[in-house]
Amino acid sequence: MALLSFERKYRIRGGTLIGGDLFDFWFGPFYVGFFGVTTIFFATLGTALIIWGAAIGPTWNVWQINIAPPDLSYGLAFAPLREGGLWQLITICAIGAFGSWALREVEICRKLGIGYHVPFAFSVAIFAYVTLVVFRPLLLGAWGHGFPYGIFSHLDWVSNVGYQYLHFHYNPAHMLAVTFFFTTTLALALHGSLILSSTNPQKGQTVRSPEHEDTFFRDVIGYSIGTLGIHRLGLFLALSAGFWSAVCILISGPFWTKGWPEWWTWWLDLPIWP
Ligand code: 07D
Ligand code: 07D
Ligand code: U10
Repeated sequence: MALLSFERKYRIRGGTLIGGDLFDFWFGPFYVGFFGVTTIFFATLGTALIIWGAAIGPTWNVWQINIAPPDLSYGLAFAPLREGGLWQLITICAIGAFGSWALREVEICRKLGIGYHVPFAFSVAIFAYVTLVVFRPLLLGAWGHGFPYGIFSHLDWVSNVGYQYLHFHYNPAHMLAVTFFFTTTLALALHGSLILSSTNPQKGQTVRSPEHEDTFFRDVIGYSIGTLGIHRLGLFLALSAGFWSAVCILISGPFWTKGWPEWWTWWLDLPIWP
């Protein structure tokens, strides 16, 4: 079925989580829905607050705009707008917008009768973000532990927090996360290249079958995970990368306050050394 006739057949009522038929319509190519409206609301408000923060700040240079969280002395209280209150409102808007986007994805999945894999996957990214700006600050007792909203300032935050723990590469959960990120790119490179090699033939040649794909890897490494399996593996690798990222920053501070290299002394402390 061509995409346009499929869309005409599929674009019918139903599948909404909330709001019934009220927002069950499309705007150009976009499905709206109740959560489309809340997305637009939070995203517009959040962007406006960022622009306001830029306007009261010292620069309009997009690379240098910085909206900082409150000073640590405010603890978990609300701060005045100019002293981190804007950051707090922007954080609420961001969580509102990301959460709405995920729920809008759920409604689209329900309409299509497909699984919830995409919104589930996006939820892991949201989980990593909420860990950085809500869970860890809550555990440390101050919103000031969240990262600042700015292109370069957030890089400074990552570097500073990294060096607070002396050598962040020694954080074992960071190691796992980095390894999963690297493995994800390896898997995508293998998969993308394998698919193109067999389904995008030279002129005059035919498209090759999944048996060719399976056989390539059986010949090279003795095993093929299969055409469905590689997608399961890819999803697992990518979600694990995000999950262990969240873990690595959550344990830094709330559960480990020394330098990360010191964590490895457990190895020297094992009773097996004479
Ligand atoms: C390609 C999909 C498109 C998305 C894009 C991002 C904005 C921000 C807002 C000026 C893969 C759109 C950007 C809407 C504009 C203001 C106020 C996704 C693709 C193109 N970072 N980070 C970037 C975010 C954190 C880190 C770039 C967001 C953590 C490092 C972009 C978040 C830590 C480096 C950006 C976030 C961290 C970057 C490219 C949220 C650990 C880089 C992102 C909401 C995770 C790289 C100058 C990209 C860079 C970079 C956005 C969080 C570390 C500006 C929205 C606190 C080390 N980050 N980041 O392509 O060039 O993502 O920075 O959590 O080197 Mg970051
Ligand atoms: C948080 C993004 C969520 C995004 C969402 C969507 C919009 C809409 C709209 C485009 C998690 C946003 C959408 C805004 C846009 C339109 C239209 C993703 C998030 C919800 N590190 N490190 C990580 C590496 C070092 C440090 C993670 C490598 C140093 C700290 C990852 C190296 C020190 C933290 C990672 C390296 C250090 C991290 C990031 C190498 C600094 C974190 C990925 C090769 C001196 C952060 C949860 C991530 C973390 C993190 C990789 C080096 C410090 C595993 C490869 C040694 C403090 N590092 N790092 O989390 O875990 O994505 O955050 O050297 O906080 Mg690290
Ligand atoms: C994959 C795949 C596969 C495919 C694929 C893909 C994975 C095998 C079959 C997909 C992959 C690609 C296309 C490759 C490229 C993708 C990337 C590199 C990933 C990164 C992507 C981007 C950078 C693009 C990002 C773009 C985005 C997020 C779109 C932005 C759009 C919007 C903000 C609009 C969203 C719409 C909403 C929320 C609802 C509709 C609303 C409107 C249009 C606005 C009007 C509003 C209303 C009508 C509602 C009224 C609102 C009210 C009352 C509130 C107002 C409030 C106020 C405060 C104003 O595996 O197969 O191929 O293709």
